[in-house]
Amino acid sequence: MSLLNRVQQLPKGFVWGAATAAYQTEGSTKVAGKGKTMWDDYLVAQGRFLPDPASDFYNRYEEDIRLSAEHGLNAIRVSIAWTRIFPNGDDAEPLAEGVKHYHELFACCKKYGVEPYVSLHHFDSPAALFNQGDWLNRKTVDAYVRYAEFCFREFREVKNWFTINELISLSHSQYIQGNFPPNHHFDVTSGIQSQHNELVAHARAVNLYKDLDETEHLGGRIGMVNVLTPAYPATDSPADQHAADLYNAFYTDFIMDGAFLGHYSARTLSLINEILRANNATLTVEDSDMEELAKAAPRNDMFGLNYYQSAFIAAYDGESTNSFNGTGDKGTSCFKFKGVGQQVDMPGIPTTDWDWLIYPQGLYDTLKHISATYPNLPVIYITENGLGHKDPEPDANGIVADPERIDFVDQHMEKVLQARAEGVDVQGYFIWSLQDQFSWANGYNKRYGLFYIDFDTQKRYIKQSALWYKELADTMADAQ
Ligand code: BGP
Repeated sequence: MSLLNRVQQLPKGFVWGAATAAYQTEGSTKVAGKGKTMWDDYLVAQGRFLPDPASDFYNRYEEDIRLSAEHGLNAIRVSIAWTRIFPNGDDAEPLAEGVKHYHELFACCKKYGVEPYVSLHHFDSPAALFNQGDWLNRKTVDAYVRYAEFCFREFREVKNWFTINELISLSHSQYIQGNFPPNHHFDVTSGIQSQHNELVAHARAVNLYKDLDETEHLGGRIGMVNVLTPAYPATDSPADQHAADLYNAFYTDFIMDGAFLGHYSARTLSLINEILRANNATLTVEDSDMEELAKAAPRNDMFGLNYYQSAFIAAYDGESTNSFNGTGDKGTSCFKFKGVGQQVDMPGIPTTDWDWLIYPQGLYDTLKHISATYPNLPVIYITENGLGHKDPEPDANGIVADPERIDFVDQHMEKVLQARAEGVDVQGYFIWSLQDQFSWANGYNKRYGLFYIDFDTQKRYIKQSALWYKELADTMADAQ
């Protein structure tokens, strides 16, 4: 059955959206007292440019939200830039202009009937806190909780909150892969400690929101967003199977256990300890951390699952080494993690130009796996899924041909529908991304948007995928 037919089975109220993030879209990095993020000096030092104006979403949000509504979207993921509210992360007073900006953004969403799903942190720690250790320093956790409390009380119009975006990507990119500041490679102590500290920050924000809700009736929902990259053994040898288990423990189970069991299971801890031993690494847990995690686990209202790719893992005995494909030159990435395993290509499984495996089955498998493993798991939203591609320029009619993206979403939505039909409670889908935007470690030639942006003129063009996305939305609406 075609996807168009199958989406008719989706219930009324299925969330049909697209995702953005403040630093990747807003531009205006220096206006209204905004503080620097961890990226600003880093990008300049690398000889790259600040993402300014990026997609100029700070000024053009109304146009993008109107386009969203016109193309059948009923929701949008946005993030608040912490540094527009507290420029140094923990200032005594918030910046009035930043606060006003986000009230206006949320009012605009309301005007067009596009529900905002709002992340408090999307890879953009304030530079002032980043320079003191970022999430490795508990000061960041405290400052984050204070910022979260301010936002919960101030932006009462927001009914869907996400604490932190992709806890694992942040740790991995900062301390293992080394393609995000501060560029550490295989610093396993920091890689695991930042995961744990981010989890504590998430749990404290959830507990705070739920406690406040009891007395101040905030009336919304809260959860976290994480990316899941399921690992499969490269062969059926016990060594490869064990390598895949180690990979899954480090890249998935540690955070999923912490968030949804409220503790690290004995199996996960044993695998993590094996990785730590192999890398002479340590993890420090403070007294109250596990209490906080245990209290928060059943209080999450939703889980935002980002999915892009899977990994095939073979056993590996050598030293850690990697190379990151940030250019879109196919076949230039490599990842070998001592004490875990190495990623290998799988004949027959296609990859993007950035070497990401296109494997929709992984989304189905991971949905089934988490819903079977975590009894506390709340409703799931696919909060990011999409294809990074070198799209062509608009044609004479101003339309951009991106059949590869349609194909990608079509294949992944099929798997979401299959999992739903088997009882997995997925209540929404957000394509990454709404409009073309700045890709953290890849710049502007890796496009993901439903809407194409000419970055010289900021003019928006419609992609074929946006028209197709609207057709799906209309089909859903007609069936309801
Ligand atoms: C996720 C992030 C997004 C986005 C996306 C695509 O990890 O949450 O912010 O960037 O991945 O990644 P990239 O831009 O590196 O291709």
